Amino acid sequence: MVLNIPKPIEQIDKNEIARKKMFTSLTTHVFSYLTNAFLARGFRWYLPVVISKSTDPLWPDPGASIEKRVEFEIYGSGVRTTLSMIVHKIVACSLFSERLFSISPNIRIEKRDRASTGWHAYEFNQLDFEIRDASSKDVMNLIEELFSGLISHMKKNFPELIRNRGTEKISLPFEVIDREDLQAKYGKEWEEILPTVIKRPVWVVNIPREFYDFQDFKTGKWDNYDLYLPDYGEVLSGARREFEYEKIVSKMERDGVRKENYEVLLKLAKERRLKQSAGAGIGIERLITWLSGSKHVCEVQPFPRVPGLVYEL
Ligand code: ASN
Repeated sequence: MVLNIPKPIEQIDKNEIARKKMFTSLTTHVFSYLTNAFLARGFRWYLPVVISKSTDPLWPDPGASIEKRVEFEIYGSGVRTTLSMIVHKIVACSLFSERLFSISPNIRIEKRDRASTGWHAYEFNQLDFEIRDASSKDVMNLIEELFSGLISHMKKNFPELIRNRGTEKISLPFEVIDREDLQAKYGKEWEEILPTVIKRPVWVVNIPREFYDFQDFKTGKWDNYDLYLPDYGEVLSGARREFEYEKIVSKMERDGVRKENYEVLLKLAKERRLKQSAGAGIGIERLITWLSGSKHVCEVQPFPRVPGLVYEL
């Protein structure tokens, strides 16, 4: 399906301005609910980091399609813009707070052909959280509780903002499907096909990904989980984390990840100061898109970040 590309604000009409206002109300209430839910459960709220020497390698994630990595020099040091808060949140969870979350801008210069997928933007926000000593099941249970709580809260208090009929079919627990089974059934395109065949949110587990997601070296299985929404796609990804130095190093070497970008993380792991944790990140604009029944993630952004198109604002 080819989607309409969200326009820059100087080209939108009265109706589209009214829609933007609706999206900002929805975003406000979603943030209010989710941040309160995390705070009520003892999480600490971390401010995001935008520029750093160390950020998510986003490699070798088969789903990632980065056209360009934003790298530059400040004060004589090479830095990058944040691809996700993963490195910082794992370190903060080990050293400072057992439970934490952050709402952080992620800058991912996606390939231009992703302009009309409806779920890519070159800049978006993740509500990223991490919990010390948690299992995958703990995180999945928490997410199910938050998602169903959010949907009931919104339907009760702001029904005019929730326009997706799929929200009526939420029932717990969400089904869990192994990625290997999806691949066997649908082939390489499983990620595109899955949202068209499910009626309710579904967990996909065991997805080959970056070094920080836990992998059982004996079975080769990954202890990670992505949440897929019907008629849309992935809205959250997370995992139990690697914390052992030897495993992290061997995965970095296997995947060709530059160890010199992760010196602090590796030092902490070597000193056994990296703690076991699990967490996830919610794509906020994707969640808003799904709840509102919109089709394009950039439409719900006040200032659209469409891959390949740079608007003035
Ligand atoms: N937020 C994700 C996680 O917690 C990482 C990512 O965005 N690549 O696993």
